[in-house]
Amino acid sequence: MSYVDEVIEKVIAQNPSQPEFHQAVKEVLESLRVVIEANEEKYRKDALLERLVNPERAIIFRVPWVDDKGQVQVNTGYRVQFNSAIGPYKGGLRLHPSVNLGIIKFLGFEQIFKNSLTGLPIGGGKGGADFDPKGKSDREVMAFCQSFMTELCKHIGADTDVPAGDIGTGAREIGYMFGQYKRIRGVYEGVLTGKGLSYGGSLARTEATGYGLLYLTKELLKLNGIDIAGKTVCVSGSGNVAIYATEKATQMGAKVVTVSDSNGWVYDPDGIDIAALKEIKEVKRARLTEYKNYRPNSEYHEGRGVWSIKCDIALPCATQNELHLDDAKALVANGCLAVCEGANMPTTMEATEYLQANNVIFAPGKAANAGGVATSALEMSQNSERLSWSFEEVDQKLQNIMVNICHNMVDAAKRYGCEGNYVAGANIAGFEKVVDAMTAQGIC
Ligand code: NDP
Ligand code: 2IT
Repeated sequence: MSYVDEVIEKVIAQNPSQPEFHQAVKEVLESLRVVIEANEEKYRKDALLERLVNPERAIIFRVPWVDDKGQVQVNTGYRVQFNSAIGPYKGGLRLHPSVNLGIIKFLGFEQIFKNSLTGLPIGGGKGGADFDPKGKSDREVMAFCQSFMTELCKHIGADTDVPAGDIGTGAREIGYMFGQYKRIRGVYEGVLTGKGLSYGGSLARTEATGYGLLYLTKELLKLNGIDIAGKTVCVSGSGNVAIYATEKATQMGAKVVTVSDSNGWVYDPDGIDIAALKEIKEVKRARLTEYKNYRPNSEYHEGRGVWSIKCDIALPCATQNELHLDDAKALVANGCLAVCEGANMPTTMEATEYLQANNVIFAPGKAANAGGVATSALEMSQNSERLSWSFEEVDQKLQNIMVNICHNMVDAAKRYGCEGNYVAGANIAGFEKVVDAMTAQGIC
């Protein structure tokens, strides 16, 4: 049996009930097959792949907190420190009821390659809890965040592990966690990114993932002879990534006609009203049912349905496995040119294969959404030198990083004879640097 198949089998056997982790490992290892087969003997002897798919450390902890009725609630917290070959662990904290060890491991595994692709010195990690911030008061969110950080602070630090936001963790949660870290550890350091501007945050970090997605999308389309201006775009999600993807796509002259949340979706044929979207989601923390109050011509539908709308470009920006084979078929039937992933692993494997087989340009999340973590690394640099850069300076660096990622991904695919397969290109380009660093550092 080939080394790749052997390791995939082991991962499935040794990590039962973690389907998302299996999926992420399969996608990466399958697409690295050409590279691994060329070095099979050496990699096997060094157990390179076994080391790559086993986190360096996984911490699981109890998070007790008191709700507004005086009832004690208990959640489970996680931090998976996956790989520190090229830098301190770096990756977000997801707060969502669906969080479990398998989800955090899939996200941490993806993060290794994504962080490598940025060209910046950051290793891979991810964390979170099965806590649902939705419907909670500010005091309840603060109680949870303080309890979560009371344990997490023992395992993180500006030079060891630097968490950030992800689903359910935004500026409010990062603020509460930063305050608790400082209080317990007694140090004022850049231990978290995505901080507020008054206490060490970076300008453009809020916008970075969505903007970065569009910088990469624009460049990739350009390489394929397509101009993004004038194109119709479907976005899913209406959180941090979706909002700023919508904003930048609109600034680039495209028209975004959909957004969604976990209850339903909006179709606005005149183009999404970004000010309204921000007010509903960032200020009121409300549902998309409200959008119609701002835009009477728009439609609100319960359930899923974004990918049934005719578009040139699809940007899934909500969560994993939200774009299925049927959706891919609908997109192809409607003449979609490109799918670029703002979320982590939003497209199922079958859907990805169908899109690629039908010549849809497909940019995987670990390349396309790397602008968020890249700007987090820029926040770390600013914290280290105790300076703040202007919005323009950070944004310019972000643009350069995304254009470089795009070219590295395109070139790596070409080098290994799979031109146009950007999944393979991104995985290969990310893998090369990590393997080089792991090999240089000996067996660890
Ligand atoms: P937010 O919490 O700000 O927004 C998430 C959005 O996705 C919301 O609209 C939410 O709807 C929707 N959503 C979440 N879970 C589900 C679900 N199970 N089914 C349907 N809709 C869902 O998160 P972000 O925008 O930060 O993250 C979105 C994606 O981007 C995630 O995959 C994340 O890992 C990835 N990402 C985020 C980065 C960042 O910097 N924030 C960086 C790189 C990737 P509702 O409000 O109803 O739950
Ligand atoms: O998935 C991701 O890359 C993030 N949630 C951002 C991580 C970070 O450290 O900024």
